[in-house]
Amino acid sequence: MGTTRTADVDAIVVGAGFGGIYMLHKLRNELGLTVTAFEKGGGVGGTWYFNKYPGAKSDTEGFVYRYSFDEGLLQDYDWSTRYLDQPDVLAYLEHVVERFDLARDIRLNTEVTGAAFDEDTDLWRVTLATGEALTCRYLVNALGLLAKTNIPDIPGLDSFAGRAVHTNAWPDDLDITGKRVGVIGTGSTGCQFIVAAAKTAGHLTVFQRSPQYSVPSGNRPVDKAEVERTKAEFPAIWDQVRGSVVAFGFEESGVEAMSVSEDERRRVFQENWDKGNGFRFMFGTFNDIATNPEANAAAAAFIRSKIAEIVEDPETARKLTPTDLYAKRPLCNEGYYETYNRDNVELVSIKENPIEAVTPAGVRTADGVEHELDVLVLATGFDAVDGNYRSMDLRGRGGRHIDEHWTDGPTSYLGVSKVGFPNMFMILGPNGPFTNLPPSIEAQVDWIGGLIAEAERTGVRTIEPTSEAEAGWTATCEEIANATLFPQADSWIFGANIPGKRNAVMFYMAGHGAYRTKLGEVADAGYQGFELTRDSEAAAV
Ligand code: FAD
Ligand code: NA7
Repeated sequence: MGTTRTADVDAIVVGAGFGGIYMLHKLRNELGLTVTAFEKGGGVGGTWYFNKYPGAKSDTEGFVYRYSFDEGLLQDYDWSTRYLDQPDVLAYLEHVVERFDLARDIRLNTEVTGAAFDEDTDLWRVTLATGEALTCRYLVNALGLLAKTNIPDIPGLDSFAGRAVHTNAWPDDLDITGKRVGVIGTGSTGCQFIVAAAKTAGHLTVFQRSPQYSVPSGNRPVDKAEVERTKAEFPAIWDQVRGSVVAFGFEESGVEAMSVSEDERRRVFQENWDKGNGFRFMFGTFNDIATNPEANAAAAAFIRSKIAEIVEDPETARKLTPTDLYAKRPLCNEGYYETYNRDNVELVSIKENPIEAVTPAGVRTADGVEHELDVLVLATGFDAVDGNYRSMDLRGRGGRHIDEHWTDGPTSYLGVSKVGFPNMFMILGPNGPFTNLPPSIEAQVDWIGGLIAEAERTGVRTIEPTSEAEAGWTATCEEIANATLFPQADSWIFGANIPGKRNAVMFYMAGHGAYRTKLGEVADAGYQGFELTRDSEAAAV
């Protein structure tokens, strides 16, 4: 402690998705630090670089699925559809990298295999898959919360003679036109893929474990005049987003579902079904769909009635109809249930008729049928939130691995910092907000940038949250999550999708506005909950 420190660079950023790109810009272009970003992918974009499967798109409306930090960027960059297709988001992020001249400090195809905090020098030592090692004063992990692929353990998967691919690693050369395609998984990704693939595949077999509640997205072209009107309204739009709960660019409802008549409830559900968007249906209809079982049941019953109306074959409709709570991340899609009316689409309920094995020819189910396939798509999701952290050899004080800290599930202070890991920050770390993510990423990057700027200005040497602060934040997140219905549904939000993963609260569910307020209060109180040690030389000046 107290020794002069010479680091290779001031800061290292890991990951070059929405989070890493903005963090690099903040630290290098705004704070003037020397920074290197490492990205294991062959390009920037994170989610939008890897998820090139047919149908991949945002389910946040495009006008708020972007950065808001730069007025010029907001005014210059156009869009042409209500939701952004994967190539559009990727092109946007590539534009941001070019616009702010970031590429020269991003090393692609370079995985960070480990990072260890050296308590003698108070520096981080970051190791790369290339065998190199670099030191830095600040380490920012922007590893992605939906970025560690979940490959299911299905017997015979390796024996498949066709192509087996996960949606998060979709190869550029794979064309499914006319092919016999099977897909395992009907989450947000699976549903998007199913709608798109049904239009081009020769035959599509959907292996569904859990039926899903899905509402229309209302996707449509957006003309230049609408884009210009939206641009003119951006100041008000972002003001609204920053004070809102889910940050999706609509006003959340203030009305309780059971406070109105059944007719009025149905009218509101229909109105929002027609407008489109999953989060709007859950949070824009009534304010208690995610908290009150009766309100939740009413929303679920409405969606079930739509499935019965849309799906022509009663047996397919039965299999597609969920009976559990409507309490996973709300899905939306254009024509999901309608897709099952197509002659080339077949639904297999693997709850009723489990997959026994993948064979060289396809997938064999318990009824003895071998579903012959050319392509098998795993839309089986992610080891979310902490998955990529645990994959690294990430060690804080005392050489303790992050896993040793997270035996009961991943924790943090404010979603951005961790006891025992001084000068390390996380973008979308555990117990960060559950929202449209770019606004929350911006809130975190701005806040971390503010703290680092303050540290640089005042000669702070180490920044570390206290155990009390982290325990308090964990308890707050648990209390809020437990006041909702989300923990009662099995999904990635609590880690329930990964066999053997401990179920834990991994999000702050009080909303974006409340989160920003909390960050502001912590900063205004002199970074309450953090212990800041000062560099003796700097302090003496
Ligand atoms: P990512 O984009 O995941 O980037 C993390 C990067 O870190 C990756 O490129 C990864 O390769 C890199 N990395 C990780 N570990 C290492 C390592 N050890 N060394 C080097 N590099 C590493 N969110 C929404 O709000 N709205 C949506 O509509 C929406 N749609 C989505 C659709 C899909 C198909 C998916 C998968 C996610 C979607 N999301 C959506 C969530 C999305 O992940 C976030 O919105 C956002 O893109 C996250 O940005 P990020 O930079 O935090 O993470
Ligand atoms: P999800 O939402 O976790 O969905 C994964 C799907 O895969 C879901 O239907 C799972 O069924 C299914 N699954 C997972 N493991 C298996 C096994 N072993 N066998 C059969 N089926 C399985 O991931 P997504 O990629 O769709 O979406 C994640 C987020 O990314 C989404 O919310 C957006 O924000 C973008 P289950 O429902 O668990 O029964």
